[in-house]
Parts: sequence; structure tokens; C-alpha cells
Amino acid sequence: AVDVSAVKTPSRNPDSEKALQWWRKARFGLFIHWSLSSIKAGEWKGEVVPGLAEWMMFQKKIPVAEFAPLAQEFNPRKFDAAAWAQLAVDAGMRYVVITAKHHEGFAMYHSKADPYNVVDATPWGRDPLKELAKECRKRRLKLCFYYSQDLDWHHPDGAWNTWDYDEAKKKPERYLREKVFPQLRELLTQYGSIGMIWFDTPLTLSRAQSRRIRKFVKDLQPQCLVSGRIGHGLGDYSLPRDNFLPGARLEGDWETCATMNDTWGYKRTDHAWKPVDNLITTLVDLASKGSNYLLNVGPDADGVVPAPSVKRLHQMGAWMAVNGEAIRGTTPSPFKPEFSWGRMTTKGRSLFLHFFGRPERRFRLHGLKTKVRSAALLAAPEVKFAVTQSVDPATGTPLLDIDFKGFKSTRPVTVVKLQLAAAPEV
Ligand code: H79
Repeated sequence: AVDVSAVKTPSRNPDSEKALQWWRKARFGLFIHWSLSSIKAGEWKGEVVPGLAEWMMFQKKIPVAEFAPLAQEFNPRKFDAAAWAQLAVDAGMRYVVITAKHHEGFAMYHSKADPYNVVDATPWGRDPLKELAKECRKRRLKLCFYYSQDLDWHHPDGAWNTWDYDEAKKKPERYLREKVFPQLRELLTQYGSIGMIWFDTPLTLSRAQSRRIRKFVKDLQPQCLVSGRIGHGLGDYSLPRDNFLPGARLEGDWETCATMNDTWGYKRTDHAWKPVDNLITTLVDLASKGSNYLLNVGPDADGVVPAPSVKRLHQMGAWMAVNGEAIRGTTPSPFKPEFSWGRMTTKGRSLFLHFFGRPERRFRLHGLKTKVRSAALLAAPEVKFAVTQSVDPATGTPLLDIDFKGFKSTRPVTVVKLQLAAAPEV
């Protein structure tokens, strides 16, 4: 089994430092997995294929000759780029990462480098990335492209298709020359400014090859980020493995990508939707540990985002609309990362207490040395709480007491903003 384990990648490029600024502030982004396999919705020849819907071609070892004709069925009548972009905005997100080419090798944009693409090979004939680029620009959303630089089950020299192509005869350099570099050039020159290329699953490419890919991106768009899964420590930030929630505070720049159910691509039979309260506490948890949250949707063959996903994103957006200040642009607090009552984030002289349940009537925080000027409900600043600071005479530990008497918290996370005299110190 392949462990797409945490890839830790210190940033080392002044351009990436600058580009990371928007990404660090954003904290929350929309991942979109949409490709030919979305048509099959997790089923092949009447049978539900276990696992990730977008891995079906690999799971069933479907020959290119049988899989590629799916393109002739791709006709998403209800596709609406404006609706997708607006969904991200409504959720409180600041960036969108969409599959420009997943492992199945099909380009979801008009590629001159390979006719196996959504404009030339489908009856639909539209370029959804063009349309999405326009709608993202209108809403000041950063548009980013997922690009599978290593696995490609369609190109004869791409990695991991062993059922159509003889491994011994593969020439990875030819795959890079014929497909990866030309397609990256298209993606980075025809869609305006791109926030990031989200490379995935580095399994076979050498360090030298990954370096060339990184340089290729930066030469075309110096401000474009490169995800940690370029491999070999060459990304601008790090990623834990898919759906992995870190238990500790993370050093450096991180992004956690996760699904709302158990698949990335659309799967008709997957109803394992995570409760929205979990999604919101995860967003808070990740922000408190210094990680972005890239949350996935898998639109169906009509181009429609599943209703349970839309519902959850709207609910998250309602929470973000009043509490976004405690997520976007924040950093982890100087305290330990996890408390039984919740989490903390900080921004300048503000310290945000995120309560996962109702705060105790007499809430006590140990260790804050900085003077607290006020404590108020972030969602309604006129709701203020009485604060007392003292020092434990036995241990010398600074104590902060907040009186929550009579206060009824709101589900699922209540944020209290502490205004401090300086940046928080412990
Ligand atoms: O794009 C999404 C996934 O399709 C992709 N990353 C996210 C963002 C991904 N690539 N690899 N993996 C996920 C995990 C690969 C797991 C594998 Fe397997 C284990 C490949 C082979 C063994 C799962 C089980 C797929 C085939 C068998």
C-alpha cells in the first residue's frame, strides 16, 4: 500500500514567501474533484466499486480503450461556474482548487497539447476552467489548479497504468515532455494569474524531475504556489496525508485536504456525510494548529454539487460570516494547542477563545501574562463578559477568570474575543 504521508516542505524562495501571504490569511478553501469518472458515480458495469470514486479506472484496471469513450457521454447541462464560485464565497472560503487533470489523465480544459480534453473529446465542448477563472476573478477568489504530475493512466509513459502499458518500456521523460510541461504552460498562460498548482501523490518522479517542474511553474508565474506534493521537499508548504487531522501544533505552513464523505470524486452510493458541526470544529481545530483547511466537493455528471455538500457549505458560511475574523489571518496561540473546552487562535492583540460547548460559568485560563482589556462575544460585541486577572500565590501562575453567568452559547462553536494590551504571552 502507498502511504501518501505527510510531506514537510520548508519554503525557501522569496517569491513563495510573498505568495504565501494570501494563502496564510485565507485559511479555508474549496477543493473540486470533477472528471470523466464523475459520470460513472462510483459504479462500473452495474457494480459499485469500493473505495475512492476517482480511482475506479485503477481499481478495475479499465483499459484506456474502454475508459476514454466516457468522454463522449460528458455533457454537464447544469454546469454553472458562477454557482460554484459563489458557493466558495458563501462558505467563507478565499480560494478554489479544481482538478485540471487527475490521475485518469483527462484534461478538464481546452488543451492543445492533448486531444484527450473536455473541449475536443466531449459533445459539450466547453472549457469549465475558463468559465470558472472568470467567475473567481469577479469574486476575488484565488483560482488554483490540481494537476497530477506523476500518476497518469492515459499517457503510455505515465505512472501506474500497468494493464495497458508495459512498465519496462515507459519513458517518464517523454511523458513530461509531451504532456506535463506543455499542459502546465497552458494552465499558467491562458487562465490569468493562478494561485497555486496543487501537485499530488509524488511516487515515481526523481528529485531532479520535481525540481524542473517547480522551476517551470515559477518561471511562468513566480507568485504561483507549488503544493507540498510536488515531492522531495520542494513545495512551498506542507501537507499531511489525505483526510489526516494533526493532533499537535504544526511548525511552518500546512494545508489539510479533506472530504465531506469518503470519496473525492462523485459517488452516488456514498452517504457518509460528516455532520456540519464536525466540519466547523475541524476548521477551528486546524486554524488553531496553523493549518489551512481545503474541503472537497465532487460535482456529478450534470455539473451539480451534491445537495448535502451545498447544505454544509452554507452552514459553514453562516458560521464564518460572524466568526471569520477568528479564523482568517490568524495564527496559533502561544498556548498548548488542545483544551477540553475548545481551541485558541490569535491575531495581533486579539486572542480568540473557541468554545466547543457551553463555557463553564466560571471559566479559568492559566498562564496568560498579557493584560486583558475586554472580553466580548465575537458574533455580538455588545455582549461583554467580566474579566478578572490575578496571580496564583502558590505557583506564581497568572490566572484569567471570565464570568459566563447566564450566557447561553451557540452551536457548534462560540467565539469569545479577548482584546489584549499587547500580543499574547504565556
Ligand atoms: O485527489 C485525491 C485522491 O484521488 C488522491 N489525493 C486526493 C487529494 C489520492 N492519490 N492517492 N491516494 C489518494 C491514495 C492512494 C491510495 C492507494 Fe490505493 C492505496 C493507491 C493504491 C493503494 C486506494 C486503494 C486506491 C487503490 C487502492
